[in-house]
Amino acid sequence: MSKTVFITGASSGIGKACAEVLAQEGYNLLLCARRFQNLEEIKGRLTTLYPQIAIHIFELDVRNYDEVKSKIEGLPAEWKNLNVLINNAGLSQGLDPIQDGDIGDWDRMIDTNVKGLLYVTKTVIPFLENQEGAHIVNIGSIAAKEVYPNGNVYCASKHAVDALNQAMRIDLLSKGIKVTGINPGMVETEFSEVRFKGDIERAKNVYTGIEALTGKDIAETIAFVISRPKHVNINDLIIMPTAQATGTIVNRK
Ligand code: NDP
Ligand code: 8X3
Repeated sequence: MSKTVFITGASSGIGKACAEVLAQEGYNLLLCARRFQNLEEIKGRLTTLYPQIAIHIFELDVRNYDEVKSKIEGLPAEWKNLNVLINNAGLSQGLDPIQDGDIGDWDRMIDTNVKGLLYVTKTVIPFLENQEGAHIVNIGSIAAKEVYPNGNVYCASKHAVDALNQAMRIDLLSKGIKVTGINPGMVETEFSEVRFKGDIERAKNVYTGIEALTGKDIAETIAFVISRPKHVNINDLIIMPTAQATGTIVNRK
């Protein structure tokens, strides 16, 4: 029987690429994000390409616990047969020294990257229990492993994800649920556009002169991670562009 993967933040970037790669691999897809129109486009396209898989989409803001709980618990029964959760929804807002940081930016990052991930995970765990190949994949970042100038709260939010990977692995051990942290360096997505609040020029400059990772690079890695045999878990991966050594040391041509 085909396995079902639940991807949060599937409307663009890494989450969308995961949907595309995992559809090709034959997984059924449960997709959510705030931008429902994007999800409709993805569902339409992937259903045409891969008519043998099932896709269910729904609008969700992971920051709202009541919404997370009611929408996930209210899913049709067949969509609660989940095998894999990819906690991908996340964002950065601003790149300012801590003394100039915007409280709204801080709230959006912590509410999405940390609290949203926790809300979804808590709600989904009962559906993963006793499932074949139960697996939670948390998208961290190189910012989960190091801190860079002006990255303060984004880095803190991703360090929290790193801690939660380790904590989930301990707490979910007896349930047989695998937990993997995926920590990418620079991936060219809408990430920098969101960080710089629509300043396209500034966002483009982030990736100028280097071959950044693509969402597909990350998605293919996740496809590998979730297809390991039952007794094998990949705990934690850092994936960087060849031209990036650390969060900020980049070899631009
Ligand atoms: P994108 O901006 O392209 O995608 C972010 C996704 O998260 C979108 O689908 C967005 O959907 C969703 N999202 C954001 N806020 C919410 C919310 N409140 N509720 C539900 N969904 C939400 O960026 P990426 O694909 O790059 O980012 C995906 C993950 O990868 C993030 O966790 C990011 O921190 C991480 N990451 C990114 C790196 C990069 O260089 N790009 C490197 C390392 C990690 P919508 O707006 O429709 O709600
Ligand atoms: C995104 C990568 O280095 O811009 O998490 O923080 S970085």
